[in-house]
Amino acid sequence: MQEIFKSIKRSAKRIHKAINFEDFGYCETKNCSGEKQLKLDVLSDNIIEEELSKVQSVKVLASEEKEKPIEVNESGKYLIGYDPLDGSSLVDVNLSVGSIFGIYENSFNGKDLVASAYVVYGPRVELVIASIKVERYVLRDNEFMFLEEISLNEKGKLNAPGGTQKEWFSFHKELIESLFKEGYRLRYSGGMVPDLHQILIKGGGLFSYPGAKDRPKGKLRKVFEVFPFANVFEKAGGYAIDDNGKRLLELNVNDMHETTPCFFGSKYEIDRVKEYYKEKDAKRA
Ligand code: AHM
Ligand code: MG
Repeated sequence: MQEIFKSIKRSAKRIHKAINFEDFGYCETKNCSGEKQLKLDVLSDNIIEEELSKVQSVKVLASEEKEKPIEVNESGKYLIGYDPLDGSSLVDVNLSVGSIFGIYENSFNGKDLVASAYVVYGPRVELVIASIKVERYVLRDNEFMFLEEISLNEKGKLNAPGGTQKEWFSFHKELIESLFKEGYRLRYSGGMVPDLHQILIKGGGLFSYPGAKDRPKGKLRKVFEVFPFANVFEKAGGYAIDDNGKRLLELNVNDMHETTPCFFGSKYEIDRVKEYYKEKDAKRA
């Protein structure tokens, strides 16, 4: 596993350089979710594939930018699902973006995720590894230095509501409004990595990407985005559930690019989600 983290660190340094110096225009191609790809999406994907395939314990790599997983070492033990450059549409406006990694054994189902990590490319480059604990590192003099252990409080102050408001179901709108009425403050950049990182570092809050009328299954992908962050939140003492109140890490995967509604937060906010989502199917009808 340590070799995997080393290789993630090497990838992060290379991607950081690419974001700073390479062309950030679009390619002619689209990815398998039908989204336009930036040259940086493809470059970041290639960097991670090159670095992780050198690690003997890695058997399979699955990228958000590729339709199917690829086998890199027949005798390897781990399967890695990654989003090479999440939130890449924010690169042109110079907001923070990230890379997300889920390390799995046997399958890409939530219960088989054994560790996860993410990198934030912001004013600083930071790396968070969730293995036994959740550890935060910062890139200084080309090395990742340990900063602190991350743990969530029981209640936070931030509200990061994803999705198109016009398409929200009324119970979701009521949930979000109830938090604002309690004094929660809006913090949403449109980049999952910095938005969730902010909640983790500031001690708590709610990040939601709900199922809505236009997208009943939400937008965020289980394997590359949702499961890795669910592990980070749980290991930091928080919670990560779907719209049925089920732990995200108990969900299975039928399709590599499958999405799910998702809620990440501390105890207080996740209890509010459960309250407002009770009998949601009847409320939706
Ligand atoms: P991407 O993987 O194509 O970058 O999409 C994922 C991003 C997340 O970072 C973010 O939470 C979400 O899309 C934002 O979506 P929206 O623009 O609907 O708010
Ligand atoms: Mg993504």
